[in-house]
Amino acid sequence: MINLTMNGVYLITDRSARNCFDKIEAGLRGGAKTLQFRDKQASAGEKLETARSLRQLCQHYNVCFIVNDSPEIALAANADGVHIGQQDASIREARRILGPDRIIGVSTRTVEQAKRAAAEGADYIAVGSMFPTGTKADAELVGPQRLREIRKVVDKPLVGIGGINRNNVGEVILAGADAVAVISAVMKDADP
Ligand code: TZP
Ligand code: MG
Repeated sequence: MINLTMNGVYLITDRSARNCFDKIEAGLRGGAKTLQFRDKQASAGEKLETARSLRQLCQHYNVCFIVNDSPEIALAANADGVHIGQQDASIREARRILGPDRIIGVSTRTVEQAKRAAAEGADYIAVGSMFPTGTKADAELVGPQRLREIRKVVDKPLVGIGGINRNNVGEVILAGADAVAVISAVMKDADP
């Protein structure tokens, strides 16, 4: 059984950000509680190499380290867990690869998806997009109200995602989020 504390800022990497690694480190130094390595472009070999160095950085800052999309890379990099979308490996498959002790997070946009993810053993559930975002082209806007609906029926840590910044983060917390996932609010900020 995983004893997962999911709270605060959940930072997601963005290789297109200028000085990407510096921004990540500034985010960790600034108190992010979780870091997700997300890279839609690199080869598997490059991803593993980066994941291994981010693993070390997270260890240094005592930050939970999650790898996006690939349970295999998460395992090979000794990450704390994996984050999967509706189109990635199933929770069952991720669990088979990662075993009982690593974290599996799942992206959802509907109450049904969130209920299913919880029933299938997700350790936390991301809900988005909270607000319009320029970062993910196919993100569907569901708003904090969707997270509020999910909060009523799902008893797992919830992570709001999508377009969250310092001005609107309160709405996401009030809707019942345990943590907030951000890319541009940190990775594209001049002073993260
Ligand atoms: N999934 C749903 S919205 C999103 C992802 C990965 C992008 C979040 O990026 P930003 O810059 O915080 O809106
Ligand atoms: Mg994915």
